[in-house]
Amino acid sequence: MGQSTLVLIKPDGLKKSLTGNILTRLSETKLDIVAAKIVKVSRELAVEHYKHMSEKPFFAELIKYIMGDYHKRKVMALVYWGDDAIGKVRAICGETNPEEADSVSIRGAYGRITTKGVYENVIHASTNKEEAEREIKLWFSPDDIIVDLYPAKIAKKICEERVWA
Ligand code: IDP
Ligand code: MG
Repeated sequence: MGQSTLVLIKPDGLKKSLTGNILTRLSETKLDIVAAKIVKVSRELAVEHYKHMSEKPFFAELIKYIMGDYHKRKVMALVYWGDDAIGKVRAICGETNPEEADSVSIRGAYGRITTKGVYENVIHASTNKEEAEREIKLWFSPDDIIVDLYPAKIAKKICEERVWA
């Protein structure tokens, strides 16, 4: 059955010009990219994304890392869709700790542990279906995604928005 999964190329991946390499590695999965964008990560988004890590001693550093304090203030966010998408993407990413990750995995090849102890592992990928749904809904709106992954509804916008001048 088809699954969707959130992938983030983290600020170190962008700073190190690894976008092309990472997307090429992920293309080995033959999965479909159904959404993609470049995001300037707000503190609110960072904290919500990593809320399950909030008790960790490295949480403050992790938030700085994903916001781009140490590299570039941007992340590339993508949704991959297809058969066993979550497992296939995680397998190519490798272990969370880049020192323990298989050296041919993305994290094993490109990640490092900083002197402050954060795993700079260049890529995020959802670990299960529930996490994928929560994360995709956090990073994307229904209209950003070219297929209907989850039920959506029409809501009237009451906020102001920037338009081209
Ligand atoms: P995952 O990214 O492989 O799913 P999580 O446990 O969800 O791993 O952790 C989120 C992120 O927090 C990791 O990708 C990594 O950047 C960082 N991290 C996780 N565990 C550690 C640790 O023990 N030390 C330092 N950083 C960590
Ligand atoms: Mg995780």
